[in-house]
Amino acid sequence: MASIERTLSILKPDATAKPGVAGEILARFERAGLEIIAMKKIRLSEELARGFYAVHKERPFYADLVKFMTSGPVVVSVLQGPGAIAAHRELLGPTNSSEAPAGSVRGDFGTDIERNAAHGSDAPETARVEIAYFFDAAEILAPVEALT
Ligand code: 3AN
Repeated sequence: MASIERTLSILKPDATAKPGVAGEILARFERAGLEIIAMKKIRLSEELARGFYAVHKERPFYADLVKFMTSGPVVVSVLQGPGAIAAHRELLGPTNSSEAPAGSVRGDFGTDIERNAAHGSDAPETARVEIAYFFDAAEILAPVEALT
């Protein structure tokens, strides 16, 4: 049995712009056994988006990525479940939506490598950092004792 993990999910502005799509994606997460233990819909400031993607700040696509991520609302949530990090990324599919298969979130709702509908943390340490970037401990429902 996989250990219980938490991961950060972001539904990006391309996904939130399409009616009904945010709910459809969140329903997929829930059907796969990922529990939503915190969630909010916000418009990222340039500062927040730059900070979140700071690891990419030297990359040629950084400015465009920040522009896209601030172009409309995002739905940020914390998902919890067995092996949540890998389970969530499996549902998302590969980073590039143009290469993502039908049935994956990025294949069904994204367009290309930038407009790829959703973000998911890639490892336990990045998940911890990314969750703390958007949520105070008091905003997260499940007890910390539930984690192994
Ligand atoms: P993932 O989100 O699948 O872990 P990363 O960490 O490689 O992918 O990339 C972070 C974000 O940067 C992606 N969500 C994607 O939108 C964007 N990105 C990555 N590579 C490119 C690229 N070559 N051109 C435009 N955007 C990119």
